[in-house]
Amino acid sequence: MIKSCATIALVSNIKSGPWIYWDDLEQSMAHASSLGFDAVELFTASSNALEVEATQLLLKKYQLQIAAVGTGAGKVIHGLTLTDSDETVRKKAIEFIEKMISFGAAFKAPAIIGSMQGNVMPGVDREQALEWLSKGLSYLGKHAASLGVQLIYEPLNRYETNLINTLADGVSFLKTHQINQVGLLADLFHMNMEEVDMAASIRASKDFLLHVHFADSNRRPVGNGHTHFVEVAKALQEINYQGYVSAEAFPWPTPKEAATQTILSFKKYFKI
Ligand code: LER
Ligand code: MN
Repeated sequence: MIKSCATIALVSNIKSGPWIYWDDLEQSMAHASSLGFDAVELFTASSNALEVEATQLLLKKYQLQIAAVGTGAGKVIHGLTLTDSDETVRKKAIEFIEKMISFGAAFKAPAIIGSMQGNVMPGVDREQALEWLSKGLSYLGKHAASLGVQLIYEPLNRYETNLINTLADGVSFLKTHQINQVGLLADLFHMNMEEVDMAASIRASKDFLLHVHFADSNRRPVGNGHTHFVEVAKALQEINYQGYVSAEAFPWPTPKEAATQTILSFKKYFKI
């Protein structure tokens, strides 16, 4: 069964971005729960931003799971990426993600590597950057597996990374570098820009697909843009996708309305 999820941003110095709920964990969980979401996806400043036991109690109280934890704060707050030309920065990026993986594992939740992948920086050879990314992902994938959780790598659109922009390139990268303990995230916003045929790309990457970011063409909640979700939903159902469809979309026009719109769209397209 495909499961619904809404994102919660809990990084106090980030004031805008594609997250549905903001700042207050319990209020966000209460609202998501009241709408019938299965899970929440967390974007925190660090691996120790939340107290694990208190968070577990909230999850129980509101009957929610944590679908995934984002690692992007490592870049946004600390400027860390897996492909920085400075070895010290790359090491710190790995340490940051490693701790985020352990944090997620306390909730059996996978971590997502999106913006922490970085870019081929000026003066760096592309092959070299891909090698750094490969080494980082391999190491972190093993760490995740040792804790019994998955690790999710996210191709991003060309304005956010020049490394890997499509699911097909993601699949081929993981295969070529034999990165066996990492899967892929299909972010429907990025895909709307980069893929020739979103549904075909989903079908072609079916063995790697672990998570979906659910947003419309303009990154508003699904139903507020022009992406053809009937085809996308059909493809996910055809490949028997069993993971989360997680709303990583702007809180437009408000967080509560964005959450409501998302759950309506989720029910409409997945007939759940
Ligand atoms: C960034 O655009 C994004 O989609 C995130 O999920 C990755 O950090
Ligand atoms: Mn995303």
